[in-house]
Amino acid sequence: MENSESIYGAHKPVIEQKLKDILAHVDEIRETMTQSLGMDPVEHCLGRVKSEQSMREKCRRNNLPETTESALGKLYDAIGVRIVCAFVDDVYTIRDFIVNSGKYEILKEKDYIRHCKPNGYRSYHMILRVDGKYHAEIQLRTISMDTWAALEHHLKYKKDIGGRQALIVNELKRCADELASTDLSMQTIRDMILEES
Ligand code: 0O2
Repeated sequence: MENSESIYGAHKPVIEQKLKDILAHVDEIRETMTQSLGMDPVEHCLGRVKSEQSMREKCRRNNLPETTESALGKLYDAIGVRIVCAFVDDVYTIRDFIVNSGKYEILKEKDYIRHCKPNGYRSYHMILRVDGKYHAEIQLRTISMDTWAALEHHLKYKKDIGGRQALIVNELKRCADELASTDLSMQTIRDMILEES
């Protein structure tokens, strides 16, 4: 395939439409939950089709040829959706809505909230198969988890940290754990408020 041609080939408009369909579904879930909770559980929701450059880089990193087959059949995040919730429980409720909708085949789920990565990264990851041949990665997380992931991603590009590497890794993990503890406290406060109302 020539580099000037999209790695997604003729599927590009189709995956863009699939992304829109998933975002519309998330909106429906939000509306349903807003009615029962009395508040919108989603702080924000972002969707993207992975850029040409990122997809080609990911193929190279994974020793895959830069083809449509790799981009759509071997890698699963051509379509990506990040749903950022106010509270931890809402992450799991939205996950249940997605699973129980019957709209997707659930290929993989990874609960990095109950089992965080060693660096402190927390998020709930799902790989969905859409219409038999397309894939989407859904990341569900709280505002705190999203803040930490954004800052940690930012810091990854600072290469000249030399002898302080171990200290920085420890500090990042400590911050992640403190944020997780705050998330639990905020959830408890929300539960108390809901019980009262
Ligand atoms: P981009 O540019 O963000 O799209 P796998 O190990 O592949 O079976 P997993 O764990 O779900 O399954 O996948 P992976 O590759 O570890 O994580 C997928 C995405 O989660 C990453 O996308 C990041 O967006 C996010 N992520 C995972 N770990 C971390 C982390 O330690 N810090 C931060 N900030 N984000 C993380 P990509 O592919 O890196 O690229």
